[in-house]
Amino acid sequence: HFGDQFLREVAALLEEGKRKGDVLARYGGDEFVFILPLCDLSQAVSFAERIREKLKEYKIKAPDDKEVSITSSISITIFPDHAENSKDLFVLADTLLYKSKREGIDRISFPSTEEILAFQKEISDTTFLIKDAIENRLIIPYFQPIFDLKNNNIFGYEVLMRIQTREEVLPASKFIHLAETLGLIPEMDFIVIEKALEMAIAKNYSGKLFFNLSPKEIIIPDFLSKLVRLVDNYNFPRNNIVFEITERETVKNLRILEKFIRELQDLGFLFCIDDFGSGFSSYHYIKQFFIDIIKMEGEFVVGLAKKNQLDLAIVESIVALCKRLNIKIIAEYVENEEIIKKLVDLGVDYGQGFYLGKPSPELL
Ligand code: G
Ligand code: G
Ligand code: MN
Repeated sequence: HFGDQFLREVAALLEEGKRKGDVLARYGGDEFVFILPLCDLSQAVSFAERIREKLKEYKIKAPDDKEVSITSSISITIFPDHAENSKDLFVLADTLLYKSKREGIDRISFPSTEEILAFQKEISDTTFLIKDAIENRLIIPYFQPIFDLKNNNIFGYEVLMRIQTREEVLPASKFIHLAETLGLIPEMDFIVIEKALEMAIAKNYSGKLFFNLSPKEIIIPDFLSKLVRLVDNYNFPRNNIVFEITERETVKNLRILEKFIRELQDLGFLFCIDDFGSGFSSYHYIKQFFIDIIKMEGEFVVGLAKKNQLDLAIVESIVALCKRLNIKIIAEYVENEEIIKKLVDLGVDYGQGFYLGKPSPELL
């Protein structure tokens, strides 16, 4: 709702400044793309500054009547100075935006000459790497064990994507975001799922496998049917396959997510919310969907060892809620023995983390 109001105000801003611009698209519920024709960098920066100031003026009322203010992150890229084609221009803008979000609030970023060169190189190198990895099936699964804390048995494994280059094994964090932006993540996920299932069958593994899905791919219309066809090629029971979607970058279209989860579960798969508690819709998810399992955001878990009372209170409330609703809980970032003790005391079912087991290329 805020989005539409915001877009109207931006349109008014453009009108006021007599600058004709197009609101190209809502890139997600809270991401917007503006195209400003015939606009140089300094004009674009002053426009961005005005948008930022406009946003600072907004106050949204929370249910308790407190005023909540809004922050923004903005990135600017210019054609043809910063990229030769629209695709690269968008990837650069997206990557920059990601960077300014990491750097703090209310940042406006545009690339310096060195940055453009470095970015272009990094993006084109990583793009090449991803495409090459898809073509030559260099995408491989790593497995991180998830333990039943009551009896120390392995409950399942989370499958984590890696790219095997000649020199090293690249973690997902190095390429996932770009792969999503390029729309290549479904192909990559299919390769990882296929390889992991192959290994599971070969090893007679009969526990659970957790696969990550990206919010951006589940909105692709025939994604689910392709996924099912792929899985059905292997004789691995559907109810031992759990799909996780992170709450961190909330899926903007909750209705599509709801449909996706319901169809998944109707087909016999399980569904898990990843990084539970990190987003803003945790309770909404729990209320709206029949979630089988949640993975509790690692930050709260780490806080337990530091005796952080707030983290303790949050974990306690998540446990109480999930017990009541019969949702299983996996604690992430279990990094030492003390945390395990605490989790067992609190009644958390499962744990995953470096202390219990690091991601490894071997299953079992
Ligand atoms: O393993 P690493 O810490 O680099 O993972 C970073 C993030 O990348 C994870 O939090 C996870 O959400 C995402 N990720 C890891 N493996 C996969 C995968 O196979 N598919 C998708 N879509 N995301 C993954
Ligand atoms: O967002 P997601 O839960 O999919 O991220 C999983 C990633 O978290 C894994 O790729 C792994 O590298 C990382 N991870 C797993 N266990 C631990 C841990 O105990 N501590 C920290 N800091 N990271 C972990
Ligand atoms: Mn995960």
